[in-house]
Amino acid sequence: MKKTPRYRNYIRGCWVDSEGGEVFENRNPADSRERIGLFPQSTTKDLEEAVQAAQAAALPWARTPAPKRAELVFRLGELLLRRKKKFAAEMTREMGKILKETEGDVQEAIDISYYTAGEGRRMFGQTTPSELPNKFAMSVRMPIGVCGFITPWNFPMAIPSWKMIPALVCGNTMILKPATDTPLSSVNLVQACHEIGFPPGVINLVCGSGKNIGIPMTKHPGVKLISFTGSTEVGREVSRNCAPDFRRVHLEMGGKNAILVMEDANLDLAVDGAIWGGFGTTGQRCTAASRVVVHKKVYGEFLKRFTARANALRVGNGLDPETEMGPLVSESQRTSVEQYVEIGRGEGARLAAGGRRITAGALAAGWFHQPTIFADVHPQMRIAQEEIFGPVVSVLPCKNFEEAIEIANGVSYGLSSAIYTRDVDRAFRAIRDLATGICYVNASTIGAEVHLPFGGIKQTGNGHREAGQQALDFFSEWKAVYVDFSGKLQRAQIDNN
Ligand code: UN1
Repeated sequence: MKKTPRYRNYIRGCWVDSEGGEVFENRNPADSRERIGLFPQSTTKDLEEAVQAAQAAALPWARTPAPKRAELVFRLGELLLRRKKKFAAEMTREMGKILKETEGDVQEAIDISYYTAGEGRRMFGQTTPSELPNKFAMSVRMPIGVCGFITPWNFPMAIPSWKMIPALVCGNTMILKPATDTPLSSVNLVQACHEIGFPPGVINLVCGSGKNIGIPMTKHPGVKLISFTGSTEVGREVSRNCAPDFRRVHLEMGGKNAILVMEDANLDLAVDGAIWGGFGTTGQRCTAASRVVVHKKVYGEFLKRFTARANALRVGNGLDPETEMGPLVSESQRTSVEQYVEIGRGEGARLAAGGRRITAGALAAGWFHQPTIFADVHPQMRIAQEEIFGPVVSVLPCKNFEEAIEIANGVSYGLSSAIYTRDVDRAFRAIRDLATGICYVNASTIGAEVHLPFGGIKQTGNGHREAGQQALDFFSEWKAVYVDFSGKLQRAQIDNN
């Protein structure tokens, strides 16, 4: 039998075992008999080591000119491009999503590297006139220090890179705590950084549980900033942990995103969007289209086409190029999906497609579940309110545009939304009225690009955004600078009349 590879933490520029020597295993969700690797089950001692390493590296890295920091990031993008196929295949094996999507995941890391590398020579501040003569005023960005990142399993390379890359270009050092279901992609990303030659201590990776590493990191006074992507429940705890000493925290949490299909929509296009948004990544995206709100005039026709397409989806191992939808990431994730299917049934929603785990043939050893559609869903049902994070879509009828907006906004989350219509006035009204951080017209709820701000409102986020220009604001502290060259005391607000 092939020996299971053993991976390590990355601290101070070296690959090291956990001080306790404990490990946890990672298995292939498409075939749980296959072990991907053994990873360190780290302890707070390992975390402490990583914090010290990141602290020691902070000043020299902050003093390294930003264009030089960014050059390393650019070269990282080039290396990721060369390794894209390999990293994507390993990601499919550890996470389950299909190869095209894991290639897209690596591509997001490449995109953010190239995009943010350019920022090394921008990172614009402002110069602005002073109210006093012979005085110069400007604002500059300063690094914050040691950053701690807690990342999810659904985008195992993209999401760590959204956090790491802008943080590094802004001059911060960092510790990454990846999800226990997908540590290999983080090891791959950090290995690429190692080969590029980031100075020791700038980047640190500590694998382990949320309880032993993630949560203690959010309480650690040496970690000046936390960026967390995960559930609203854990996000609340992270926020609380950062509150007592006012450490900066970014939270990216759940979603219950809706596609609105109006009576004038191109129905085939809308069905394409609902299939891609609902069942892409097996529905395991914060941006997933887990609700489709359809105008009553086209409701029957839409449902017919949507269910036919869902039933025809090829479910299987993501490594097979024919596969269109992979497994859930873990047994517990599949159990949670099954529970929601039961809840939907109990609430009186009509099961229009799927509804069961798949246990046939080669798929028996994986965490597969049928693409599932509930029809005639009422907006207040739990399946229409709660994030399921699986291949379950609720279809809700509506009588007009206003009601569609009301349904779309009637949830506690606010990440992404979409409208299918050919009426330009209505499209712009939707852009204005949909209460989400991301909004699409005639496209599905998924597919954000790295140079635009990513994040949501209400219980999805806490007011910050990832990626885009906005990431620079989160990962740097503003300093306002006044230079008085008048040679005398000039008092602002007093000597300016
Ligand atoms: C997520 O689901 O947490 O817009 C991130 C998208 C992807 C990122 C999703 N680019 O769907």
